[in-house]
Amino acid sequence: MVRLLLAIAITTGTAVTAPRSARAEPTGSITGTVIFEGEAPDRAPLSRYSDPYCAKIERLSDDVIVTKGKLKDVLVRVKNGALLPRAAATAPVVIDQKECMYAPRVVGIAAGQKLTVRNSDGTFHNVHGTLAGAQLWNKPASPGDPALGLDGSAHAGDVIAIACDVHPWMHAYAVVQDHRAFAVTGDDGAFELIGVPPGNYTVEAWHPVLGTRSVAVKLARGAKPATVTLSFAAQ
Ligand SMILES: [Cu+2]
Repeated sequence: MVRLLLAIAITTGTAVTAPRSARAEPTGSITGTVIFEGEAPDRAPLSRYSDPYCAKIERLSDDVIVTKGKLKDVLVRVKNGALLPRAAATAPVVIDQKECMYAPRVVGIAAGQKLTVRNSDGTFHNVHGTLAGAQLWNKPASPGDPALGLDGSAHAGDVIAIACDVHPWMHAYAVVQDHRAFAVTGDDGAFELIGVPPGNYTVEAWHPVLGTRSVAVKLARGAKPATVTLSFAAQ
C-alpha cells in the first residue's frame, strides 16, 4: 500500500496523505487536579521601581500561585507518549508581555511550533530564550512593535526558558512536546489530557519552581477518563 501511494506521488507529483492519518484519533482521556499540600508560600510584592512604567502597577510574585490548595502553572503531560499521535505544529502559541509580566507564564508547544511574543506594554522588553543555558534568541520588543515570531525548535521534554533582561522578575517557560496529551493548569489546578489510547502511562507534572512529580496511570479500553491527583508541597 505504501509503495503504491509512493508510486502515485511520484507519477502525479501530488501530495499523498499518509495512511496513518486515516486512523481514528484515540478518544481516551486522563483528567485530574494538581494540588499544593500545606501552607502556600507568600506571594511577595515585586520590586519593580527600576522601570517607572512597571512600578505604576503593583504585582505579586508569580513564582508559586496556590488558590484554595490548587496549583497554577503546572505543565502536565503523558511522559511515555510513544503510542500517541504525533503533534503537528499548528498556529503559534502566543505569549503576551502585559503589565511587565508574561501571560501565560507556562505554555506547552509541539516540537518546531512557533512562539509569538507580543508587547502590550508602553515600555521596552527584550525576549531572551535559552535552552539548557544556551541562547536560542534575544530580540528587542519596543512599545508598538509587531509581535515577534520565534523558533521553538527543540526536542520533546526540553524546556525553553524565556526571560527579560530589563525586568529580572519576568520569566516564562515553553515546554516542548511531541504529542498533544498535555495541558497547563490554571487557578483551579485542573487538567485534561485528551486523545490517549488505552495503555499504561506515566503522567508527569512540571512546575518551574517546585520541580517534577509523576504518577502511574492505567487507561483501560472503553473506560471512563482516568482521574489522578498530583501533589506538590513546600520545599
Ligand atoms: Cu521586560
